[in-house]
Amino acid sequence: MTAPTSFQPVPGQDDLQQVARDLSFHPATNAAPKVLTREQVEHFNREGYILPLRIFTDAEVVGLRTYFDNLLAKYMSEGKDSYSISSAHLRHGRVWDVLTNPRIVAIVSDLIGPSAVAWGSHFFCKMPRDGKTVSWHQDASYWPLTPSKAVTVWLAIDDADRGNACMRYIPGTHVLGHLTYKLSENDPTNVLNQTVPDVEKYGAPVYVELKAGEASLHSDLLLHGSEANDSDRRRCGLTLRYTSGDVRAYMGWHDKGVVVAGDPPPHWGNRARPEEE
Ligand SMILES: O=C(O)CCC(=O)C(=O)O
Repeated sequence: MTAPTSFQPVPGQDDLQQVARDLSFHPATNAAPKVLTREQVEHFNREGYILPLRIFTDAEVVGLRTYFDNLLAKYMSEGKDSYSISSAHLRHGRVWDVLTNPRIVAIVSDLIGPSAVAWGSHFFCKMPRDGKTVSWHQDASYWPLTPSKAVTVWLAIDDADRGNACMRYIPGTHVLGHLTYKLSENDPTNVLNQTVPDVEKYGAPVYVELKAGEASLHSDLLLHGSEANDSDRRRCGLTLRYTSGDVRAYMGWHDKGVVVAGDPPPHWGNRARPEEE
């Protein structure tokens, strides 16, 4: 299960500082969205997210969950954990299919415009009582991309609710620019390694409760995270990342790209569907 990669999977702080990034919010300017309503586009611009969006039917998501169950079992049998299936579209045709799904691409294109590149796919699978949190962060802070125009579609593979540690957003924080964070490199309970402190001052969180097959969508600058899953139910979501074709990628990240709308930008790769399911 190896994917051809030339990119740096998790850029270090020093490397990121070498990239002059524009980390300011770029609102969607689409006055005639095709799939979203104008209210949803305005909500995204004002609050930094949209939810819920029904993507797959119950029957479709059962098929996807069975696929994921088998994939996870395979990774775990190799000693990997339930958060390790990342950049999965470069390796797994079935994930590439979800990333390039026309229903999702149409939604995303309403926000980021007619030129769209899909570049990320990562399962955030909280096993029952695994004790792992995702501390408050801004996605753009981790990524060597500029300007910050990326959106994430968080697709629920399992039902996600307050009981099994669904994601939380802090509305409106996407317009605050790049927020100061603390590094927590050696914290085994945190899935990621940046934590924005004292988030209460930015307002109350919204709980991203979704039924399996539904998705939420958030800006790469919106503060979000999730608590530990103290329940007996698994909580798996597939994060799908997209950006506008004019965005530049550094540290080889252009190599993860799949062009999903518009002419292929010369500075992005355009990965074909992998053969392995
Ligand atoms: O699934 C989670 O709990 C966190 C996901 C996340 O941080 C993201 O979508 O960027």
